[in-house]
Amino acid sequence: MTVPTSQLRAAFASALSRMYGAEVPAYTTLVNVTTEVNRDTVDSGRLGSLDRVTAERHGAIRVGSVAELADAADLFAAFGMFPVGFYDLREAASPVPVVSTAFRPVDTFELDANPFRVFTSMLATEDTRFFRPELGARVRTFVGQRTLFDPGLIAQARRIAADGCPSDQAAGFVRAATAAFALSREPIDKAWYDELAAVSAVAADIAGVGSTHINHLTPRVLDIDELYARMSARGVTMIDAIQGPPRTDGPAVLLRQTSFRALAEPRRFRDPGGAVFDGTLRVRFGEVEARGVALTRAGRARYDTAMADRDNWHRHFPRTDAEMAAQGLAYYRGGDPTKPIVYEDFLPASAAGIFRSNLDEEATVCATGDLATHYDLDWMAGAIDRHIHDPYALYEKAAS
Ligand code: OOG
Ligand code: NI
Repeated sequence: MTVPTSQLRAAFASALSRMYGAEVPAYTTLVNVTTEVNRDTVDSGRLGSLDRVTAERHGAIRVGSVAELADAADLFAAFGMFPVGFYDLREAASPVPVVSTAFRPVDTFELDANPFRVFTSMLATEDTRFFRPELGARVRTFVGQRTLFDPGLIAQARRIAADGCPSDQAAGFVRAATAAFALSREPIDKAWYDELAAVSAVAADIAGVGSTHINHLTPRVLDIDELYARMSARGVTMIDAIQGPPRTDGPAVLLRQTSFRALAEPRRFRDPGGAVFDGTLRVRFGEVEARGVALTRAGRARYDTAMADRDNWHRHFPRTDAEMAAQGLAYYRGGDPTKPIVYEDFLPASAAGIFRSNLDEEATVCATGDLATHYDLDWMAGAIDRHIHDPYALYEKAAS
């Protein structure tokens, strides 16, 4: 007997949620408030059943090299999660030295069963605008010597992806996969961490330590403005704005997100003399999101124009699904405007905004450095030896 992939994925998402809740108590508050808002929101279920939405999470992880990214890809494939899209956050208004993809189910029935997705970022050590060559080389050496994912776990993941997961292995596999993302208690080399933090806080979080962790785990809410107000009323300081499109009286499009900074967490450090001492780091945060209809390429171009002219949103976007469908701006199942297809992906500007808003300092960018333009979708697909799905192709298929 093998366990259905969607069941394994749901077990993984909920195990991560339990672990993260124990590590970051504010997350539990966020999930509770989200659940209340979802219960109180009158919603027809047009963007997903209440069961799906209540269980829905996305995670974010960060890795240091293509080898680590390839391992993550193998691990996620066992849960039926495959790379979709390429995000270059180095190009954002507040640049972050990473390139990313999202691992998620790609088939409609798998998404309906459990849509768990993980936004996965890789440090761009070859971009000398952020890393002078000598530092980039030291980062690669450090990352090359650590083991983020136990080779036995990756071998098991490969077998499961190929042959399915025998029922008697499921619990152990989920437990081991979840543990790979726990916050480590190993002492952090303070001097090395600080050297990287001077370049970018994200660089230090990724390559200043010997392991990875779930950076955040994001529940989905049906009314994000209401959520924002209720969290603020509880005294949780949210970031200034909701990222993504404004609230409008038309159909919700794409993705709206907001976040709050998590508290400092206790971590152990080692000083240059070898002495271990207690300290804190503040790298994780709480994020919440609301999802709308997926836009076609034409809709996305319209969205980019509208975002630059937010006060006049409805000069760019119609107020009804019927008009959205008629103008070919968004995806609907079988072209039926009562059946919107939910946006399952991310937005680069919002992602960079979320990264940025939870850091004390911007990355230091050296204008004379080399862009390292070879980092693109084809490069990433080759480096991890996997097809990276084009999100538009997946929405087209779901719509047909
Ligand atoms: C990823 C930030 C992007 C989102 O929801 O857009 C992201 C990170 O902080 O590692 O998760
Ligand atoms: Ni996120």
